Amino acid sequence: IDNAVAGDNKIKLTSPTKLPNATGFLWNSSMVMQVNCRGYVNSQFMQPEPAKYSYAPNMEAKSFIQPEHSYFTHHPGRFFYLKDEDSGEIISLPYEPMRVELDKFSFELGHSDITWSIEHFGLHISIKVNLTKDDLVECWFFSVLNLTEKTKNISIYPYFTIGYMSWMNQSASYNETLNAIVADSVTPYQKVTDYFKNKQFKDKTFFLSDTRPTAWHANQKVFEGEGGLHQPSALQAELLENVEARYETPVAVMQFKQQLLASEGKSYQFLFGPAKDEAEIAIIKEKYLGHRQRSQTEKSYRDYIAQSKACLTINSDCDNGNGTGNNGFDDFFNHWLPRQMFYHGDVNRLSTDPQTRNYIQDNMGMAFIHAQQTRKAYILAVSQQAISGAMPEGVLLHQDAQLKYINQVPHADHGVWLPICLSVYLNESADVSLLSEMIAFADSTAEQSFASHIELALDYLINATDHRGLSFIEQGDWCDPMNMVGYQGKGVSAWLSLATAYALTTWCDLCVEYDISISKQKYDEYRFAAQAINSAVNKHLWHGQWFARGITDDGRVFGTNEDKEGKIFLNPQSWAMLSGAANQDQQAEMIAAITKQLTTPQGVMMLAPSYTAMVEDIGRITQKHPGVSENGSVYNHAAIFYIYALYQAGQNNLAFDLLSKMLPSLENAQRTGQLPIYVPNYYRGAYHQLPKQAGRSSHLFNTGTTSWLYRCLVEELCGLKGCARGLQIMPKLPTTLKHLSGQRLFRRAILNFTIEQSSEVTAVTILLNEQKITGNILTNLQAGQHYQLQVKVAMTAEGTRAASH
Ligand code: CEZ
Repeated sequence: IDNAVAGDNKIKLTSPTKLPNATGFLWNSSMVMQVNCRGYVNSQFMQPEPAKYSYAPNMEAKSFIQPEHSYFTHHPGRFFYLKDEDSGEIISLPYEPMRVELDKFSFELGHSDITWSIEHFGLHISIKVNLTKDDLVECWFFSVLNLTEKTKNISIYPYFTIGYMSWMNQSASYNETLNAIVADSVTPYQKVTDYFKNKQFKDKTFFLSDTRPTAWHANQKVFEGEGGLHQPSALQAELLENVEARYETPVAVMQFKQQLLASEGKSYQFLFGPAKDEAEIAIIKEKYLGHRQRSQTEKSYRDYIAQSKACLTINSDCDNGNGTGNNGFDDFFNHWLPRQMFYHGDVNRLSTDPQTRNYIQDNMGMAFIHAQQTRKAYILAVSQQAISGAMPEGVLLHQDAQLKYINQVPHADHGVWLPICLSVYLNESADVSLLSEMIAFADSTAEQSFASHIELALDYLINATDHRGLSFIEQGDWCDPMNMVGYQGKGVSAWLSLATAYALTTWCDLCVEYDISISKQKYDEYRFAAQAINSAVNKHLWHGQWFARGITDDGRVFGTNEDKEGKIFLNPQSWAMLSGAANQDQQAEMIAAITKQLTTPQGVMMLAPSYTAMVEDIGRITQKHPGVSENGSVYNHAAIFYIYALYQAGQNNLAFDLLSKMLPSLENAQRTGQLPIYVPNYYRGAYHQLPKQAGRSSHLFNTGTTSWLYRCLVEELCGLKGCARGLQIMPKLPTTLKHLSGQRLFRRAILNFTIEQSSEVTAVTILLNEQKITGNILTNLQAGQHYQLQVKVAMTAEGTRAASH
């Protein structure tokens, strides 16, 4: 796309219409806002459950952040109408709701702020928003500069959506003392017990200004009048009429009448957010309004986001054929992906009961940033395990938190994630002391070691199998909406069986690698169980060229060539490669089938063909729109499992090709519709069924992909992977990437490295501070020390073809 550029650690979009759904996001420990290039904003805060302070115009159902969020005229937003008082012309900024074509437009996503830089009417306008480190407030800065030689008379009207707050009680007015529009509401409820809980709620929304407005408006309907948001009636008058809202939809509008001499500039500061009462608003005002406060806030928020710095910086000559180009590729891995990973690990997608599998995987990513946090999270997760070994559906992060929505549905996979993800924690930290931490259970105060908790989880999984030795799926596994395969208690999952085998093997491998004490009997039992599962899967689920997805309650094997839809699923193939169930020949056949049936320009789809009608022995997944989410999108979480598996199988070229396809870039932005600042949870699939929509991004930045993608970068592509003895060097460069350099932080040692493919070597050769190293493990690296690491690897043969589509 021509209208997007990267530079100064920013991604800029110079048109509001080319990627109308493009967004950036900002967050802190208690709130998150997704900001659209045209001025729409989707935000929520925690009290401690997700709540709103800027609502849609109708009653909203509360749910998780959804994919492909749709924007509409009255969608919550932060807009600025601007009137040229000399000509009477009106525009709105940054673009909505009036949609007037602007002389210059630039939407700029930085790591810790989002800005627009606009020119129109001979004015330069800059609009900027950032958050604070911990508080519930959006900090806005609006500045306008007269670019002409003439005096200009203008009116600026910030229009901040408050929206439909409550059917019980809502109102808004201007508060003189605070110099703020303050809206008031009562969160609707019916049970008397809720009264006592809700008493603490922040039911007010405030819009504070550092400048006294000439006039104001707080009544949405009256403000817009017959003109609508495109031509609000209230703007026709010289001055707003200071209208309040009394059980009417509130809005925050102020008017600032301003004369600007030639080259004169003027700026305004606004604060917007939820509060419990006026006293709280006054505190926020004290804390954040003012020049000094603003620069301090910007700095501390910048410092907070900067904590997302992870253990690797790369410098590649990477033109990976996807056209991500050098800068985009490095920039994404050096900044944007760690930022997204930190969001997942630090605030857990702003949920108080993250799904256990998400919590564990998201915290796997945190091991690359701040391993102490991973440790804490893993301890918390096992402290909520049942003494039976069953892991909970979700991890409760707050005293009053409850399992909600999807966490009230029984999924059978939660036990597999800890042993699998633990390896990254151990690789990064070598902290084996975690294994002997003594921890109680959700339903028992008897403490057992962390290692015993893992073994209880594994025992539980081994027992949750049928007469064939396959794992029961209950109402879902990793795939949430696969809820009717086994709801009668008999259906089994190929993926979960394989994941169980892989978890068992991983645990045994970790015990060996890190010298974790495990009884000989247990160890043998686990190795044996893993093999038994692998053979059971082979016996019952290998169907010609690939593994089926499962067997339903009624004994129907599905996910085979005999199905009309849902013939082939990605997950069982990837995990058969990981678990060792697939031999070389099978792997080759599976890869060929995947390449043929699942590959698209954005990566591999998670199943094909997508279902077009409900299948009652599979479930809700088949009711999702074809190509959307689990129903055959390029579901990146599933795609990254496959990529990870390909790396284990030494398929370096194919793995890299698919990894590149997954990355958002400026080049593929036109297709995906998003800017390259996060990896989305999916790109539309159903590539052969609905080619026109294929490739569109979900615009959803919540995804388990992040930690695995980063893991692939660190441990596989760069091959700078921790092990018990130190840092193991085993890069897996694709043929096209001849050279890579960068910096790896490892157990607090700092290694500046170069990796190159060389025809002079046949195996990895290593120079550390110019000394030749025997073998491929760097032992004795000292915390705080700097090292020069030079790695040569043999040329990667073209051999494995890149995936075609
Ligand atoms: O949520 C994710 C889950 O958070 O779907 C993944 C699963 O592994 C993650 O734990 C695959 O199923 O309920 C639904 O149908 C939703 O589609 C969720 O399954 C899905 C959404 O994409 C939310 O991010």
